[in-house]
Amino acid sequence: MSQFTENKNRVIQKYEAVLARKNQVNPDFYNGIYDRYVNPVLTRDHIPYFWKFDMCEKTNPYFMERLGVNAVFNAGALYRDGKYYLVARVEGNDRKSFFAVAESDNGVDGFRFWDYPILLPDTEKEETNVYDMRLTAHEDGYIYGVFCSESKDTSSASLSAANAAAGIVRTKDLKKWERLPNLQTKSPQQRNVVLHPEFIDGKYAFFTRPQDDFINTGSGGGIGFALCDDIEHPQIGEEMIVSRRKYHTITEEKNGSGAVPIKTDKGWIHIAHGVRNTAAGLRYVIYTFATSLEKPWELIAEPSGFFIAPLGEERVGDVSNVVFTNGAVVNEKGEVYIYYASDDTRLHVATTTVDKLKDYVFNTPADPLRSVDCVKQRCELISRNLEAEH
Ligand code: M1P
Repeated sequence: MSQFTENKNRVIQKYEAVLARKNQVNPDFYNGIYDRYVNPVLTRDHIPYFWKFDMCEKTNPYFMERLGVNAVFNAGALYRDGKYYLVARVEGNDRKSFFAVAESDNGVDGFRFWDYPILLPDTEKEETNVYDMRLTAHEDGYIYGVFCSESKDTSSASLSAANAAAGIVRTKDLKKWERLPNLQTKSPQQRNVVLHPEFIDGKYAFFTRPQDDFINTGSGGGIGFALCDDIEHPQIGEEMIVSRRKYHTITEEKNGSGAVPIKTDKGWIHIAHGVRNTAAGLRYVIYTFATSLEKPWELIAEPSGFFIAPLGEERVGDVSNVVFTNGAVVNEKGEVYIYYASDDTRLHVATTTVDKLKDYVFNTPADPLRSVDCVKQRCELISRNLEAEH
């Protein structure tokens, strides 16, 4: 057997073994709120070998990777007709990200990428990179993908200076994508923009993240909300702040919308991310809040602290100490699948139910914002528990 054939067989076997691997709930983790799983749902090992290798012995006798893939992470999610779809962020060894659809029958394992990644219509000629698509099944009948469209900031002397804007595409089948113009906003930069699934007063509505700078949000006060008259010429005016960044909390440095809000009888549940700064760099965690059904820009609950934080092996990767979500789905049984990435490296799932999420979001106390009040809050819980035992 030639070296080419031997290596090719080895690569194909490993790929099929990764895809066939069954996932299971992590027995070592319990918080009563959600389950974690033993294996990630998508990694770079899930990338089809024919995306990376030249499969022709004549042109690739050593069976070398020609176009490597570094990471698979931050994915938009959709549940439709009994199937779970992810539009993942795939990052090549060249640092450029692109989108690709992976599909599974059960949402926790067996995710297989479709044969080709998504080739977006090339309408934004300055755009260098695209990432973090949120998939909104809108009541207008389209599935929208809102993502970060990044281009070089040519007005700056710094080679790293960049501009972030919200790119918008729409589709009916995740196969044919129509690109709309990037969202025009008053804020100089935008990332983590999410389209609300329903019309508000007959208008499209976006959750936004106004920011002054590519990395720092600056004067941006938190997760914003704004209406848009015409999705084909998308523009928003003033952004109202929905979930505000606060001093000495998990959102002090910045925060951003994550999954498309989940509608419940008590309000819209949002699963977002918060960032604080530490001596070891930024720490990204996932938190939740709820907004009113009638006025989805009005905050009605915000549990204290994080919902998901990096744990164990999730703590180490290309950008360590990060968990990030931009996709969650609910199936007809009311089960919730939250897709979250760790460290800009791989993608995991956490599962819960709408009932548990509601209980968590509406019955977990809010952050009292001062140590002394946090101790009082905890002592009240302790005394209730100890009194109940006697
Ligand atoms: O590297 C962590 C995350 O950083 C960014 O999030 P934010 O805009 O809140 O800083 C995003 O680029 C995201 O893709 C990335 O996971």
